[in-house]
Amino acid sequence: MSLLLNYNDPRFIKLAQLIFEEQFKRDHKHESEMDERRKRLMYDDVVYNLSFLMTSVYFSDEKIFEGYARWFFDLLCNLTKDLDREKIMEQMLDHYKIMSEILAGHASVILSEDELKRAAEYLELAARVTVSAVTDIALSSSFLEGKYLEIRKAYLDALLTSQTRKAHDMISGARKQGVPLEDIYEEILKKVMHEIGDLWHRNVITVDKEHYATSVTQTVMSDFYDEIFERPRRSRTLVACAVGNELHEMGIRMLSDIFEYQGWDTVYLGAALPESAILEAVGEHKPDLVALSVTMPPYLSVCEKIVRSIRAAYPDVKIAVGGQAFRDTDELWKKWEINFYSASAGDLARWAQDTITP
Ligand code: B12
Repeated sequence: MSLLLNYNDPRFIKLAQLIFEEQFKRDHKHESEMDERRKRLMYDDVVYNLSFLMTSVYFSDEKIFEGYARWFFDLLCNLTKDLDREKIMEQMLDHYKIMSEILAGHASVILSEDELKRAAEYLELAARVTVSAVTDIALSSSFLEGKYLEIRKAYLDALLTSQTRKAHDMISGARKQGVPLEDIYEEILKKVMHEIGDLWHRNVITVDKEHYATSVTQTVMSDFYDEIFERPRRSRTLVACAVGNELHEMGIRMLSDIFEYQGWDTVYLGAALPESAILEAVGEHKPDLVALSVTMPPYLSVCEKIVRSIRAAYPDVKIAVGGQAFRDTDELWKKWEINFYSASAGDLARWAQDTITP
């Protein structure tokens, strides 16, 4: 049997040990974080990885190690649910790099020059497969349907791999290519954020990745502020907010931006606003339209009460409600004294454009 495939050969074992030890030298946390059992499992993984690589090299068949790299990445993701896919990817990339360096420095005793070259190539291939596995995930049908799928997917991929600059460039590039602002908001950013929520719900991403995606998307939206606030004015005022203890405010902020873009003066009050503050703001700004947003169903009753209070205090003001909380109701909004409900911000903007003329 070739030395490559004799996993009991002391030279093979030596290589595995060197790789294993190098992992600890590069990341001191391993020593304090791992008990003896975890260390043994990690050593077994190193032996396993090396044996797959050697088999691949022996047969000059890159597919063996390529398929293994993908399988191993998925296995780690399933076993370590508390770690984000991107973090697992980084660990695997470090591991492949260490393998490559140790082989280059110490494996000439068991590998020919050609075999060493192949081993280095296969390790690079494994790294590439691992990077693409981070973004290669099952996506919902609502994400996959509709215009701009390519941009949407590229933006999502940039968020999943923490490429902030790329995420910004993706969206500013789309705008420069002529994608309307409303489509950027509703077809790209909204759908990506809904998908991010789904991925969190399915435990594909951890909560820190969800928070990161939220903050990047908020700053991406801010990139449009110069453009939004430069538009001609229409002497119409909107007061907008999310009610109750609702912290989800990106949807109503998008709505506000779309109105501002259409020339309205918008007073965007953010999230978690108490009823008294909303009534005060309506009294102060005398808006033509009040838009109230609810994402979490438990705040629907708060919203209903606010609608009644605004109606009683300001009978002429137009009121619109929306947000995901209404989506799974039996058309609840029909029972309220409101002027408009829609699942999308753009629909309200079009209705307001036609109904509330200057
Ligand atoms: C980002 C996010 C957060 C952020 C919010 C930060 C922020 N500044 O907004 C933080 C981390 C705070 C958060 C917290 C929580 N979240 Co959260 N979150 C999300 C996420 C991923 C994106 C929300 C978002 O920005 N969407 C993008 C916007 C643009 O879309 P939109 O809100 O639908 O708005 C559009 C339309 O609905 C419409 N619209 C909205 N308002 C209005 C109003 C009017 C008048 C009109 C006409 C239209 C309209 O126009 C907008 C543009 O088209 C969603 C996933 C999802 N499906 O949205 C989960 C999600 C909403 N969260 C969820 C949960 C469970 C929570 C927490 C309970 C988690 C926890 N255990 O802590 C808390 C609750 C906090 C609270 N009290 O509100 C669940 C809700 C499940 C449910 N049905 O109840 C979701 C759906 C995730 C999931 N898939 O499970 N979250």
